[in-house]
Amino acid sequence: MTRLNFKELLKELRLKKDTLIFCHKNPDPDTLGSAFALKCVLELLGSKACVCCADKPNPKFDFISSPSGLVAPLESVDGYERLIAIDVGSASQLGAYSIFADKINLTIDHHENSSRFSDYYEDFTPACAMIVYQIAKKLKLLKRLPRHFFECVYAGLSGDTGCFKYSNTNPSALIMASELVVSGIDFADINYRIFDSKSQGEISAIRMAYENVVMLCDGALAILMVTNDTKATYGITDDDIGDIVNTVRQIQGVLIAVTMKQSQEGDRFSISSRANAEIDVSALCATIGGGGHPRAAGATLMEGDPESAFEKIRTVFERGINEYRH
Ligand SMILES: [Mn+2]
Repeated sequence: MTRLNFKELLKELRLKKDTLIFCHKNPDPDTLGSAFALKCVLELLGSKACVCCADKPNPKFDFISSPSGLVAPLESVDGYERLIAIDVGSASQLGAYSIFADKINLTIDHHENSSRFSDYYEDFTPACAMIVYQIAKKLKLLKRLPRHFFECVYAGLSGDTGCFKYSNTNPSALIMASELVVSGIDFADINYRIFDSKSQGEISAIRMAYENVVMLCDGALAILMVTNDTKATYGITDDDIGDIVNTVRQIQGVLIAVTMKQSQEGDRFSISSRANAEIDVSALCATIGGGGHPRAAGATLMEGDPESAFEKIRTVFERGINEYRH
């Protein structure tokens, strides 16, 4: 795969093509916001564009995908002239759509330690949505783009910086945020929707997290295992636990928070991890085939038995704590 520079990226995007944009699985505001913002840009440039994702987004992110919405589940990608993946760090991050990975023409990403899946890649850019905003700015499209474009970029930027609270928040993120605020969007409403509004199920999930979290390494490592039995007991869905690692991360003294979510088929666990200190969890996740950002990373563990899955994950992250302490 040849790497593009920013100029070459702009040149490619200017070509009028019927385009399908891929988000990563378990979509978050950045992948959705980047994809729908890019759709606005491509449409203004005269291309047709639509967005797809292997997983159904949490309904609270509907304001990002509306009014056009995501395309219905895909059987084939025939008929599209250009396939773009955005905020997708590796082929496996396409989830069920990884079957189309070889057909993707262009990838735009910002994940460190990823499998360098990307044609256009920016290290240390807090959110992929920032890249899309820079594209629009460079092409001098900002004045002609709809309000929805600015809402999408803000959702991505705010989403990936934890509402400008995470350590990845840098001066460029804040400068861009101020430009987005000037554009007149209702940023308070966007932040409320992403961070502060919780469904009954999400509230039950928080209770489940506090009741089931396992504290290790004298409280420095917190692991929450969510099996299908746990979900049934608390009456919660996968949507309700999408963000639950952040609840575990709030416990004082925790250096690494980990969640392990069993798949509906029961054959694997999806692992999410967050670091509260200078511990590179993406490197730890890479040892089990995952990746992400230094302080926020994940992996998929193919393991049906919860107890042996727990032991494997415990070993990986205990090593991280021990190395940090020595
Ligand atoms: Mn992102």
